[in-house]
Amino acid sequence: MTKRIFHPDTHIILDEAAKRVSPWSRRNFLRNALGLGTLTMLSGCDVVDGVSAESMLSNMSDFNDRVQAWLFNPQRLAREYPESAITRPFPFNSFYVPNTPDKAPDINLDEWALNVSGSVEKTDDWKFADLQRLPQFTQITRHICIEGWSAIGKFTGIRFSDFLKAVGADMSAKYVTFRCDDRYVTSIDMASALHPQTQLTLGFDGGALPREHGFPLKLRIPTKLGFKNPKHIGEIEIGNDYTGGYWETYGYNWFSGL
Ligand SMILES: Nc1nc2c(c(=O)[nH]1)N[C@H]1C(S)=C(S)[C@@H](COP(=O)(O)O)O[C@H]1N2
Ligand SMILES: [Mo]
Repeated sequence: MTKRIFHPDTHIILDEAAKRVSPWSRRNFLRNALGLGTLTMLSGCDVVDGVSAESMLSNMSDFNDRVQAWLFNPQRLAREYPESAITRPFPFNSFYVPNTPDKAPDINLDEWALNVSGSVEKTDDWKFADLQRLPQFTQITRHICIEGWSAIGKFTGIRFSDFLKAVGADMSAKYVTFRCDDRYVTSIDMASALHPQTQLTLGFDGGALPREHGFPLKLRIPTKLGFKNPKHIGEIEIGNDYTGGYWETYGYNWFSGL
């Protein structure tokens, strides 16, 4: 597996993000970002004080082994929450204009299939029922949007590493690209794709994924910002060529994660 060290861009991501939002929502953004965990909290301080995350780290008296192990471990976990912390209703967001749920693609499962392409042994299409037959797990995690809001939701689906195994993906490939049925695109690094909390999501809050939240299939990756969580996934491609993504083209940091 690709070894990922502490990503030097982490504080830049939040710094950039904070600059993009208005002063009012900037305050909200910072407050929400503080919930992410120690690393994000440090980055948040960086945004406020102009102190680099690195120098914060070296000066912190309680910077103990446990925190270090978490920071430098590519498998470090995003925080999980109890049922009581779930945000209802869960906010909606999209790249299209107007940014309203009724513009979300209306997908008929009978006509729907997931395409898999690139460096994989099996390029067969997946029907929704095929995906339901793979082992599922549920996790309650916080989704953080770069625009300054966050919400906690309960998501059920397939461990993405299990899916990659099932299609015989080349795990040494660099990128996984997601193409969506509303023409949204994003891509992630293989280490993040193999992270144990990265989920190919079929269910939400105990039921099916609602249309506006990505029916029938989304990626839930709690170690990355919201825009790296593609909804309405129609195609997954594995490969070594950098494919970027929609918001990435507009300057959002590609990695955007812990
Ligand atoms: N297909 C698709 N996926 C997408 C988007 C989108 O517009 N289309 N927006 C992204 C952004 S910026 C966010 S914050 C989340 C919003 O997901 P939600 O509507 O379930 O809250 O989806 C992400 N994935
Ligand atoms: Mo977002």
